Amino acid sequence: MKNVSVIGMGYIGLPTATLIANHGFKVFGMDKVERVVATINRGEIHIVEPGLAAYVKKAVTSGNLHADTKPHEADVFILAVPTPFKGDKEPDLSYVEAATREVAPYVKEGNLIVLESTSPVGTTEKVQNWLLEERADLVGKKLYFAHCPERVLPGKIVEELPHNDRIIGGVDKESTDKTIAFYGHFVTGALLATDARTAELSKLTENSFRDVNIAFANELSVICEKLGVDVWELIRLANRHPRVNILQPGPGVGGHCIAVDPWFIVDSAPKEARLIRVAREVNDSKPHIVLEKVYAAARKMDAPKIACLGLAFKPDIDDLRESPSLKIAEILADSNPGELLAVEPNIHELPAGLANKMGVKLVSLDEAMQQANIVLLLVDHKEFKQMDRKLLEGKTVIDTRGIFA
Ligand code: SAJ
Repeated sequence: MKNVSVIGMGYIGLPTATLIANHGFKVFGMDKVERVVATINRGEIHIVEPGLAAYVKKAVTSGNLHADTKPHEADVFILAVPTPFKGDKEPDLSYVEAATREVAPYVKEGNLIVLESTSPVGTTEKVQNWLLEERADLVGKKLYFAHCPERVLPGKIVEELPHNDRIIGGVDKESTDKTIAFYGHFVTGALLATDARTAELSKLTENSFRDVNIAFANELSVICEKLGVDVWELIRLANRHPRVNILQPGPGVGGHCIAVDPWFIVDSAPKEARLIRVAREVNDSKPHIVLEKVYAAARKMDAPKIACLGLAFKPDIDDLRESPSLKIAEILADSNPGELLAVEPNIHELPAGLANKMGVKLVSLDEAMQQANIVLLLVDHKEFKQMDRKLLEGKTVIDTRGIFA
């Protein structure tokens, strides 16, 4: 039986390690954070993801999944560490480099090293170079390196992980073939062979495609505002054309993928990636446009009380990372146009950035509706969609998601 080491026990590493363990492999999950390791070894999870808790419990109870703060010898190493950006939107590969150098002492001839982290073009080759820098004794020996980007949707990870098609690109043909053979044990989706650089750019392209399309919808919402047209009705009608499929505008684009990955393309090809850069700028400008509307509404009130409905980056999850809604709430708390009543049904306490601010309270939807005179809808959570519209009567409503239309 094959042994697998997964480095990074986050939103991708943990579900991936669990999937592999539940297919009969012995999996060692490595994470730097002791609390994360201890939680997993108790058969519990430290992130919120539907269905994941039971899946992890099964893998740990079977003895196939064990977590540690140190790497472990294995036949296959999977790197699933973060690739955020640093400075002026440059990709930060320090986690990938550190993980590669850390596993290097445990690698043997014939091993496969797979990079799953979303990465700029050329990173898989860098992983190969970093590893061989650490292990001069392995130069000229057969090792296999490939990129297999994750493509799962947060909130649907357990469902999508085994079924999504995967792009697999090795640094050479043998690496691609070996990686396809390995993923074939636990993925039922198609395994699509390519080279490492194409695999890297595919993942960035998928998220940039979505970002550009959301930017189109966001730009339309601003144009419609100026021209006095209802953007939601406009999109509904335009989408009745057989070849038009416009996405939905909102208060901006959040999450740690779509708002980040396009910059990796811009960083690699700054002169050429014009549309991709402007799309990012359009989406990043949206929170400020929403804020201007709130200020204008607040100026018309003697005692503005603003109900901020939703803080998460998208509906029905608790994930606040890179959330435009949270950013809007934080700026409102600082600029203080009125009292702020935050409603987020998926969390129990305000995040650090909001918790210590004067005049901000996390309240229930009922309480917010009783007190507020301005309702700012930021996230289309199911609780807000189901809400009795009569509660909005007499209030100024700023609906960034078009659910009250
Ligand atoms: N959004 C809109 N309007 C829309 C659709 C989305 O404003 O019509 C906003 C959302 O509110 C959210 C952001 O975009 O703030 C991103 O949400 P999302 O659901 O589109 O995507 P993510 O970030 O949760 O997951 C994406 C997925 N990529 C694609 O759909 C191309 C997922 O498959 C990737 O695996 C994931 O990024 C990732 O990890 O890269």
